[in-house]
Amino acid sequence: MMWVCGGVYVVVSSGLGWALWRAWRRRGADARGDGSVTRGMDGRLARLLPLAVGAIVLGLTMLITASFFADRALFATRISPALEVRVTGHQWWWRIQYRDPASGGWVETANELHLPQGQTVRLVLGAADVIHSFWVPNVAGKLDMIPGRTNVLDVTARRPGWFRGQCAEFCGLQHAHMALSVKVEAPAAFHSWLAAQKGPAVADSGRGAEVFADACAACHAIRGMAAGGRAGPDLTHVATRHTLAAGTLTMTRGNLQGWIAQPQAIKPGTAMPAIPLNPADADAVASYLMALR
Ligand code: HEC
Ligand SMILES: [Cu+2]
Repeated sequence: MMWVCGGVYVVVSSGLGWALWRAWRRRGADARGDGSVTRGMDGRLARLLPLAVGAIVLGLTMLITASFFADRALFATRISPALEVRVTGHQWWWRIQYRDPASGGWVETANELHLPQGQTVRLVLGAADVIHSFWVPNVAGKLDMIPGRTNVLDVTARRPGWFRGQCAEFCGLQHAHMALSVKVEAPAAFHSWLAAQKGPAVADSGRGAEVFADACAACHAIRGMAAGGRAGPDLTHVATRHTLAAGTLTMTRGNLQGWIAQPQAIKPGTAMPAIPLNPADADAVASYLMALR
């Protein structure tokens, strides 16, 4: 592609330069009253036109054919990924599920994607409600997440660090508050992180747990508790995350308590309702969540 297009570029630029030079020479000749100097070329050039059109059609056909086969070859030689991760877009947060290499089961978390540096990870992208788009410009290209379909994106993150992702397909009121934090770390660190995420919550069973079971468990799962809904993010290790509500707030005790008290003020339209809790219960449930590491 580069050599063909480079060659075409050189030919077209030289043709343009030559035409400008002829026009300049002709203007000089006309001024001297001697128009026959260059006009003789015009007929011969016109006869070359079908040849040029033919070359363009042939060239484009060859490039399209080559591109088609190169594409197929690329898909055929997909290397087998070290890890499979399902990422599902929701209005307006990300469900993230790791295929546990040991057991084959799924380890669920939300809004923060960890990747082992230098290893190929297969991201299986889907959407629960409307079209979203997975986009972490420093790690991979962009790919849409479409309800009822799965799109596959193989990524190999080369540089360690934190990177910001963002939903890149307008998906409703809080589309702008649908960010994704991505952490790329050494494989050993990644695997110990995954092992910790896999474990059940280290939760105490005080008043906070009771409030959670009453007011929150219909939508949120905390593995290790009796029951848990799936309408909202898995909170089993919520306090290990660095942000809240898909990058909207940084994870602090104050922000967590603010979010629980007034989710609709922070992210108007979010699927989490404001649940009236008395101050002691609000405090207890926040302490309970802050201990989920
Ligand atoms: C009707 C379902 C529903 C109920 C009930 C509910 N939530 Fe949520 N919650 C959600 C949804 C949906 C989100 C994601 C919102 C977003 O980011 O737009 C969420 C987000 C959160 C988050 C942020 C998680 C993250 O990974 O950033 C926390 C913390 C949270 N809820 C705590 C609670 C607590 C505590 C209660 C009970 C007092 C509760 N929720 C009740 C649906 C619910
Ligand atoms: Cu969006």
